Amino acid sequence: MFQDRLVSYSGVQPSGNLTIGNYLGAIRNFSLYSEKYKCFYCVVDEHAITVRQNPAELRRRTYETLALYMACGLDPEKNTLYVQSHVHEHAELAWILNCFTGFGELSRMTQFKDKSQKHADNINAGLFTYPVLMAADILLYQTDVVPVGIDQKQHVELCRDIAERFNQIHPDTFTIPEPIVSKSGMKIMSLADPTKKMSKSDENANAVVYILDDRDTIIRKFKRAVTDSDTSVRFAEGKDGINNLMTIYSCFTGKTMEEIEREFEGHGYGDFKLAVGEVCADALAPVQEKFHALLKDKAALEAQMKKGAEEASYYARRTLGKVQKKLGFVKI
Ligand code: ATP
Ligand code: LTN
Repeated sequence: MFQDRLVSYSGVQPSGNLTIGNYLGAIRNFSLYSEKYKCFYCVVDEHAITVRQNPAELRRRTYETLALYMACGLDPEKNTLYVQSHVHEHAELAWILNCFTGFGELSRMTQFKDKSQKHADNINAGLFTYPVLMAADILLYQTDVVPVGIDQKQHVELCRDIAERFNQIHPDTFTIPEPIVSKSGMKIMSLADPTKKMSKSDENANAVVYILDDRDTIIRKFKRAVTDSDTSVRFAEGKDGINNLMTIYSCFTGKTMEEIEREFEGHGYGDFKLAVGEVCADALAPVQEKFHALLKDKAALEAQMKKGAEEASYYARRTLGKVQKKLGFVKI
């Protein structure tokens, strides 16, 4: 809580082109909090370097992620939008929290296990302590709620454990945050392998629908989506591909699974896939238009970054100062 408002905090890595998984599971929900909460949404470039990044691409994607936040409806006058590396308190608090985190706790994180398998040639310490930096992001702003996709819930729970441990030793330091996972867009699956999460770092571009894909590409990707040998559009166990397409359709139209089943009764998968592609393309068109307009004015984006960093620093400085004092660091 800051002043009299609850705080919402979340972040997205500029580590690839954003997908409809990022959009439906996270970014689209961020703006739901803008009226009621004090909101901080961060482009987490320091997290992105836990896997190797091409510097020019990282730079470009940092601008793009900020522009996408705004194109998805986050008004920079109502939300603090900023870049993680512009606020040095994140890295400083992360170091302190490292000293309050167990090796065993970090070893149990499923994202660490997945990513170290995927990047076996570069299992660096940053990949291991990634959730501690994420805890620092959240705790610096005395956050109450963290809207994320289900894959990040475990990290927010670890953040709560770290905060509770710290508070036990040094009472009244951190607010304990709550993860908020939106039910509908909780986990959008890959179009090529619907048992796997749709991920921006997937090597198969056909498995993933990007927010910036053009209409024809979106429709083609949905047409090719892997389904089963049944023919009726039904939400049922074992029908992962169709369940995923129905979830996506439901997220974009607001219709329930029963309504979708009724709408497509007597229609084959072909008709349904086309309909999913069309609602997705229709919903993304205004986002894309806004994004391209914003990206044309780099100076305005930089001014935005600066304003966001100044706002965020004010809050981050207060919390870090409080933590340092409690720990016994000498202030000069
Ligand atoms: P990477 O492939 O680089 O690991 P990612 O696609 O998982 O990235 P992140 O930047 O780690 O994306 O996630 C940003 C936000 O989007 C997080 O809150 C995450 O939970 C959410 N998210 C990512 N993928 C999905 C998905 N397929 N379904 C729902 N939410 C998702
Ligand atoms: N780890 C998250 C990104 C992230 C984040 C955060 C999310 C970094 N810091 C703080 C919520 C709150 C991810 O990979 N999606």
